Amino acid sequence: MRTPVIAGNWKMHKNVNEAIDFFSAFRDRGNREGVETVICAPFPALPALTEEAKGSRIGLGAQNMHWEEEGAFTGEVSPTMLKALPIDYVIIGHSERRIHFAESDEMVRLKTRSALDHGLTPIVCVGETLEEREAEQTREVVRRQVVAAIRGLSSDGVTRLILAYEPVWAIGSGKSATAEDADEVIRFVRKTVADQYDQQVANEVRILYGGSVKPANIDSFLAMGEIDGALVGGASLDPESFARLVEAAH
Ligand code: G2H
Repeated sequence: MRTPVIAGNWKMHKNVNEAIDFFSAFRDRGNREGVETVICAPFPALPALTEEAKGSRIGLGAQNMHWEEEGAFTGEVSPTMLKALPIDYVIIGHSERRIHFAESDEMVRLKTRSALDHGLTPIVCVGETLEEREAEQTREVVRRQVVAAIRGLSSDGVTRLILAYEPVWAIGSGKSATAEDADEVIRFVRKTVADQYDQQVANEVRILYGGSVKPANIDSFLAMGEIDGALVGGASLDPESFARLVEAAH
């Protein structure tokens, strides 16, 4: 019922030439029906990638954006600039932005709303830190982040966004959550959406797992009923391993 999503988050990796090389190697294997494949690349690579992706089903995304259309915000990129490329997805509220760039729940809310208003699909990240997990605050933290991100959206808006549960302690650490743990938290995320809207809306939202996903563990996550795909960092940088993740979801 929910189309699976495999989204690569390249983070601050690959210049434009490296991005084009990746795409040449990945394009044929990544271009599949039945799975929504997305590459979220650094801004300088996006214009060239939109050319490379023409005629394929592979979607492209940014890793951040400002919520305003224009203004005196040095260094920022707006939703209208992304749409003009054109780009269809944008990661919002990744923990690295929350931690290193002081993004608050309120900023995540503004960005999520703005992305939807501009026809972009936001991939909104939530997840607890190791300290929060050890203090048994996982549900409280995840609930707070989800409620803040979707507050004030229409039901239609909520069904168009993608959520990603990324426990901070599992990111780039090689330590993924167990599939069972991830499934349980994602079920709780879906219940949180149902509490704020209704079960039908919650049933339509795609919710991904992220944190050290790789070809060796993707099947265990995809086998879980609540997990609709993955947001992938390190393993999305290599065309062979990212293609294997897409094939696993197919
Ligand atoms: C989590 C993930 C992608 P990695 O940040 O968003 O990265 O797969 O390297 O843990």
